[in-house]
Amino acid sequence: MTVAADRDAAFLAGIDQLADAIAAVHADDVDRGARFPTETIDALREQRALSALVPAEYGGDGISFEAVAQACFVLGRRCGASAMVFAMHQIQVATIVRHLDGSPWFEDYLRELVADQRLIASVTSEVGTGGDMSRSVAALTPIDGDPARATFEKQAPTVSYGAYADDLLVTLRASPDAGPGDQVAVLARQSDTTLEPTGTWDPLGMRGTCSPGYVVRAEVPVAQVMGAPFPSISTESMVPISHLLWSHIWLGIATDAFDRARAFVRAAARRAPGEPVPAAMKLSHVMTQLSLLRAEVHSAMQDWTEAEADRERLSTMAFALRFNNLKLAASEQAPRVCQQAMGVCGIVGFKNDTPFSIGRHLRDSMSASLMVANERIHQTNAGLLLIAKEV
Ligand SMILES: Cc1cc2nc3c(=O)[nH]c(=O)nc-3n(C[C@@H](O)[C@H](O)[C@H](O)COP(=O)(O)OP(=O)(O)OC[C@H]3O[C@@H](n4cnc5c(N)ncnc54)[C@H](O)[C@@H]3O)c2cc1C
Repeated sequence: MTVAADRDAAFLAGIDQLADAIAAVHADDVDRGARFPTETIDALREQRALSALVPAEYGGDGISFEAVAQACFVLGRRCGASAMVFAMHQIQVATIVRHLDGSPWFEDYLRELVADQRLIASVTSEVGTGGDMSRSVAALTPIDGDPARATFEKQAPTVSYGAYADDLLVTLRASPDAGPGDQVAVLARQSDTTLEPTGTWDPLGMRGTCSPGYVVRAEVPVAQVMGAPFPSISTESMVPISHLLWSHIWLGIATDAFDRARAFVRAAARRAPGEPVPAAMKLSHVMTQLSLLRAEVHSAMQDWTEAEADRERLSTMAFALRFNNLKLAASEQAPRVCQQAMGVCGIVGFKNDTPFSIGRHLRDSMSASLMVANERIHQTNAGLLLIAKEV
């Protein structure tokens, strides 16, 4: 094995261990209490997993993106909410790393992130634009008499683990005069930010992400504004990376639902040796659906790996369609698998307190089509399909 492959293998061995020993153990309590998965995130911090994607030159472990995606899958099998917190953080880190553009402030920030295992939340959605990341209402506003600092106030409808994050990556209009699509991404430290809650968090699924709405207010040094325009950051990194990591989680959730259904069928077969198990046929149907999901997620990862360094290629309409389709397909297929798995298990899958319970999986997976509404993505795709030369 190469040094890089060794590093990835050691990282994933650590993730496997903590997913089974910690995330799985607390998953039901996290879900029931809609509480932050503190134990899992602390364990990830101890393993330096929050800086996994930071390159070695800034003190990180330089773990590959494929290994981090695999970690999302592994965590997703044990606790969807923990996996989502991990993934959302990694999306922010990957975005910063890919768009450093020689910024001394962001280079130092990465070193700090490694040392302190800082957790970054995402503030892209906004009241007025919903899940349309390509437009902002709130603007970065210069402070009179202090050109080195700026302020903002953003009405954010959903900020996962906002109250637990060390920092927030926020999208804003570049200035009060800028149009809705003239956006920047700003890193705001929690210590420079106030979060005024605008609601509670008692949702159907992904309850442990703790994602209520806030009015987010901050005063930040302008050095904390990422240099690249947000539209490029979004196209070349944030959108495809989000779709890849989220879909790995959804695959993990669906895989565990399938595993539980399979355990149910095998237990039934053991109880009545030699007799047919009617649910076994249904299990075969679930496997077909799961394999479609797995194939889509894995082929998208292969497409990403081939193109990730080629920013021009990532900016094509064909690539936008490719990673939008991943999101659409995976977010529709994961709940389908979970629902079919529940059909295999019957009432013991429906109950919340059996080894075959699938309620949490089904509820968590139903968030997938809302994390940026699928209809929005279909509308974008519809426009692209009209004009793209190749798809
Ligand atoms: C578990 C979870 C965690 C989240 N965490 C975060 C987070 O940390 N940070 C963050 O910024 N956001 C987060 N989000 C929110 C973000 O993903 C949502 O996209 C955002 O809240 C907008 O949601 P919305 O459905 O209210 O609004 P909209 O996107 O406006 O959608 C509202 C409705 O209008 C429909 N609609 C909207 N536009 C169109 C269109 N063009 N064509 C057809 N129909 C359309 C939609 O299908 C939907 O039915 C999270 C969401 C979930 C589920």
